[in-house]
Amino acid sequence: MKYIDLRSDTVTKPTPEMREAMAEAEVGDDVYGDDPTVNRLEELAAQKLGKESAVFVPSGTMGNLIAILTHCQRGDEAIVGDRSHIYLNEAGGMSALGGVHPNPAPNQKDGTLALEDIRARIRTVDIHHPTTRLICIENTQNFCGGVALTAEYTRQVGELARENSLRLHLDGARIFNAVVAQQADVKELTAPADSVMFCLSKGLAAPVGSMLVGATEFIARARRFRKMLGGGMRQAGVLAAAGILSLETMTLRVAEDHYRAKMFADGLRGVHGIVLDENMPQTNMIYFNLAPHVTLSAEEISQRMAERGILLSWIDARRSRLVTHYEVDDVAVARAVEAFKGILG
Ligand code: TLP
Repeated sequence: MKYIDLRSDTVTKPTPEMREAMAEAEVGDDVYGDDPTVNRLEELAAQKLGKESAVFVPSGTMGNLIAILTHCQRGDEAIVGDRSHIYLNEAGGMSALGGVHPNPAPNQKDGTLALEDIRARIRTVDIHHPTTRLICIENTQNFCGGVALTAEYTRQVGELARENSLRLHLDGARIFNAVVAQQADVKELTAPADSVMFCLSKGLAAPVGSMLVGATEFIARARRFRKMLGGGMRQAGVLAAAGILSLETMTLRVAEDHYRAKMFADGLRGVHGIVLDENMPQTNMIYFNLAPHVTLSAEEISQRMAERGILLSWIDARRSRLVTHYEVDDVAVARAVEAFKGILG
């Protein structure tokens, strides 16, 4: 059976053009800095995001961890969202591997951390306290519904960070979804951050890889942590070749995923039992809850959908997520809506 896979945009396979570019990629040993294709990708990423330098890393999780390790010392503290990917879904890497203490602030519905909540978490100088070093924000904010943070909000957090001699890291796994949703300039969304991680392997369809971008000196130190974590990848040009196409040809295409997510949500509004989040979707994610009368759990709904050839993620007993991407077309959306109707009536 050919599945319609709505679990995530991470499931996207490389496009035929990517496979061709991968087959033909000129490669070298990237740990020696010798891979011309990786070097080209890193230059392109830095230039596109308006930063001095970039490093290619195997995953978003490793990119975020490297950023935190590069900004912080053991015993330092990072202010993070209580619904951020870094805090919830990265296996506690910052504390397990970095000795960095997370201080969670509530994510608001719109994905932001309120400035006063950030301010309230900045430690005073006191031998009892960890040292606040870093603020992390996420754009788009996944677990708040794939919502986009504005350039103005990011600027305000950047200002707050600078006023308090803190660093700002942006988990921009899906930064181009935020760009497209707001018709914003990517450089405006990233300028206030000292470091930005973004993923090639989600809506941009590359098979593997993320980029960490920042100042030259920061990225030079980040390379050492990439090596320490085992992320030095040798002939990685095979992967970088796909990443170059992601940046050159796929960033604006995510608009289609947003359009389709809206169409999908409209269809789901007609399914009794599905309660969509307010003002959703903003980008390529649809989160919904099951109405109280539904006796099936979200996991059971996923199982029944899978029997009909449709895969989705369940978040907890009553909550699910659907993600659109370039392998999901109008027919797939219509089929998925029909399948939900078949199960929930
Ligand atoms: N997110 C995955 C799951 O882990 C939830 C997904 O399917 O959405 N930052 C953000 C905001 C992310 O959503 C993700 C992946 C990452 C970082 C980590 O990227 P990878 O999976 O490449 O380590």
